[in-house]
Amino acid sequence: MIQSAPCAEWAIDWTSLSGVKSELLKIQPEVQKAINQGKPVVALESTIISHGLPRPKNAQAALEFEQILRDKGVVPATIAVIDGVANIGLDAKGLDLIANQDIAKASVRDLPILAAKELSGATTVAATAHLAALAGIRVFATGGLGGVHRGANETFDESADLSVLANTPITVVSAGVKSVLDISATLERLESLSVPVLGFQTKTFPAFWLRESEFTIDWSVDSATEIAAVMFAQDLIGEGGGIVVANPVPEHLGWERIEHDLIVAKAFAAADAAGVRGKAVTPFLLQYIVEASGGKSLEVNLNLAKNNVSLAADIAIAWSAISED
Ligand code: PSU
Ligand code: MN
Repeated sequence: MIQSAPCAEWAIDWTSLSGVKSELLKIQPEVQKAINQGKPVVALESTIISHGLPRPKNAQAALEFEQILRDKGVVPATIAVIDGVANIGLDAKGLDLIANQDIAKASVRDLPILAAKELSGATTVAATAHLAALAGIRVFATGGLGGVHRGANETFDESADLSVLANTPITVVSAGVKSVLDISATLERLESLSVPVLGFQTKTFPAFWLRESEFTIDWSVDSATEIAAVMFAQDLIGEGGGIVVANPVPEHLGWERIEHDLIVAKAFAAADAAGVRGKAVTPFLLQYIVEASGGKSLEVNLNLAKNNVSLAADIAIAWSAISED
């Protein structure tokens, strides 16, 4: 029997099916303990490590993200599928694996396939959010959210990140969406899907490497405590979905707009020429942009991700305090 989710002890007992793993979701003891005690926990995704950042900086980033959380007294839970098992919290070996092995990019639909085939996969925002929520984690930090791709009216390329957030009770901190996406359409879809978007100390939606896109959002919040209050209210009167916190990269750490626009345009032309499609598009563009910018985009990417992890820590702390009362 599959237990109802979300539940901290959640696991599927497949023992009746011989040859299939008995445990498909493995929660690290430290993470499980923090969840049980209502202590702050932040989920971290693995696709950003496996497919979004180049080696060897990716391995270093994975460790740094976790350290930012630990320094604030928050338990990190980096999520990835290892040999078919969804791991909530990775040890040093697991972090090394997601950074240095060639593993699949896994969205939610890939999870059952990886499980049955006992393969490893790096989880996207969608898959990480889904697994984190199953484990009972409420806050998640990433770099940039997936969204609607440019030309989606023909290709239908819209990240599952959006639809998953419509149904998953988790707060995702991101620096908006990359300017390689159709930001306007992404914001429209988030509205249709009833996902609240909160600008952290801003009413302008950020564009990942840039502090500002050309689009405004309805609501800004001033503090982590205010975000926790929205989460609390969302649980009571919302649709049972998640929240997007849009956290602009700090002013002095952003990318210069003119150079950004030039290189992003070149990246599109290259993707087009190479005929890249589907889930390969995001990694292709990111890698191209890192190379064409001589590492500048990478530096900004790392900085914005760390900034998101830090805010996520504050939100998890505020959430832990609010949910104790
Ligand atoms: N933003 C980044 N680096 C990444 C991604 C986003 O800076 O690697 C990843 C995230 O895991 C996100 C995914 O969930 O790209 C979206 O991919 P797709 O468009 O194929 O759903
Ligand atoms: Mn896609």
